[in-house]
Amino acid sequence: MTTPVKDNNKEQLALEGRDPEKIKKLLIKKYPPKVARKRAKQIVVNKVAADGTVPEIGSNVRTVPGLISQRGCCYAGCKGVVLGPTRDIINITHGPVGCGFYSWLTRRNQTDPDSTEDGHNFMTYCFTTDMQEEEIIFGGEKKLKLAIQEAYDNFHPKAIAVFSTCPVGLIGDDVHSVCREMKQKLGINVFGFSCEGYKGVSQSAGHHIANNGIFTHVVGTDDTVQEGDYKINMLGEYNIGGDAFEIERLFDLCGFTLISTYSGNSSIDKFANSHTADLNLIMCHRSINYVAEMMEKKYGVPWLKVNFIGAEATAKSLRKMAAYFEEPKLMERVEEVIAAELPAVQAAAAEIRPRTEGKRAMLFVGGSRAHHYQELFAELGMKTLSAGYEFAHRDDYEGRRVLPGIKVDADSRNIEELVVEPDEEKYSPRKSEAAMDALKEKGVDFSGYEGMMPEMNDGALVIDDISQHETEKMIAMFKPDIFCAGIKEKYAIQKMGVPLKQLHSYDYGGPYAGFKGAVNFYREIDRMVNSRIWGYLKAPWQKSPELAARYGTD
Ligand code: CFM
Repeated sequence: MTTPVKDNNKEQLALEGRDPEKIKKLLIKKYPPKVARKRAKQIVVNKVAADGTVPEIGSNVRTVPGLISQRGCCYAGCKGVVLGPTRDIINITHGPVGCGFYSWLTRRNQTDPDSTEDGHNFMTYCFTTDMQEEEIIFGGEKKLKLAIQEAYDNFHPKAIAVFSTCPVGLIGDDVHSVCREMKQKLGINVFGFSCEGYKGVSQSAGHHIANNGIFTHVVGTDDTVQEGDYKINMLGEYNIGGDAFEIERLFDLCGFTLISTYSGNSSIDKFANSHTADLNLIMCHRSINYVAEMMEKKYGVPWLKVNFIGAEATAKSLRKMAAYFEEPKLMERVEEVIAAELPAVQAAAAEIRPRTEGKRAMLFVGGSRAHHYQELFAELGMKTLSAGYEFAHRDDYEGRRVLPGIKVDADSRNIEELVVEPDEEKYSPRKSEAAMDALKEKGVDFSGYEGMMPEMNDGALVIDDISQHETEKMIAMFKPDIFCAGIKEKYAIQKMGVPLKQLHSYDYGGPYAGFKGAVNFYREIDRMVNSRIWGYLKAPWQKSPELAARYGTD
């Protein structure tokens, strides 16, 4: 049910922009005391100290039952987010048909099948064991075997992955032994994931499980040394709306050799070979940091955090990559590319900015975009009033420095931490310690990132796992010019007369990464925040006050 938005509510208007602590209190006022105490830890008024530290925020904890959360499930994080964008793995959802069907093609992760020789692309299909009551009672392993066999007979893929949904965990099917058996029988890579939806507190658990599985079953199985200079992997870039295509275009122009992307526009063969790269770049830290850390330990590949959302951030990231390789000709090439690309972006920003300057945004998305997209809004002169992640951990908010202090609770302990040692044959540090230290001196910040809060204004409200109730209160109090979230929130919020930009699927748009993407985003936001349509919108309860009475007004 949607809480009616009151016009001219004096109490609420008086608070606008004044005392965030009071706003926080209003957000949790209606909750029972125990719930309010819990939410109070997850709603923080930002304050950046001189040394860059920020207040602690509660995150990666269970959602209170009854609160409408934006979160997804563990299966979504594993199958949908990390493995889903790989075109040539047949991904079988072991479970009832709905889990497979409703997670099929919803994320707009694009791919280019022509870029691999066999042209395999199974992403357009939906594979599931379609579990019925019979399997719930007598077990689903037999049906799973048949499904793997049928998929193999029809498509002859290089690999098949199996994803467990909630009932699989409840009835105790051993997907891993089925996969081992079928791997032997078929002679292709068949591997399973115990990513039952209920594991962990959000899709973040599924990311971790996917990282573990791909590292165990795929990475390092092909040692072929590829041709080309400056070999890199791009981690945590999923090609939503074609972002990876734009980033690949820039890498090509600069002369980097992309060994693999996890996992936008990707092929399983690239993962198998990715340990031969000389540098890992992390775009979305939250979903893929585990692979980067394990690859560094086992093979000696260092990692750098990059951000290709925002023109300035893109230029900065390309420079950082060039600095790592320490080749003057690469640095020059990168500068040439930036010099050729940036003027068009700046011209677009200069044209649009007078229309967007001073407008106010709120961003509540996932585990990295609520941070990254603040860059693009800043380039348009817009202000982020409030932001938060759905499922990020404290380090994504507060920076990596807090990692040692993060308490490991029972839910996190439930997800396996792989013990990784340097590989006896394949471990080779890409740079000496002295060379790494010298680069650090020059500002190349290996294995580090600051997180969202140090880059936000003091007084901004940072809200973890925002609930629908809190969302509605925030909109009623601030009436932001744009709200960024996903499809579940979109129409409820637009009914309140506030445009919602989907930052998960990009609605129908994109790419928004890189230089060309920045221009696309500027134009899209200009269109949305300056459309007069929102002023004409009246929700049913505004037209018929008796509805407001029925639902209550607060
Ligand atoms: Fe990383 Fe993502 Fe995100 Fe994410 Fe996601 Fe996504 Fe996201 Mo939706 S991997 S954390 S689990 S950047 S699907 S491409 S948009 S919530 S902010």
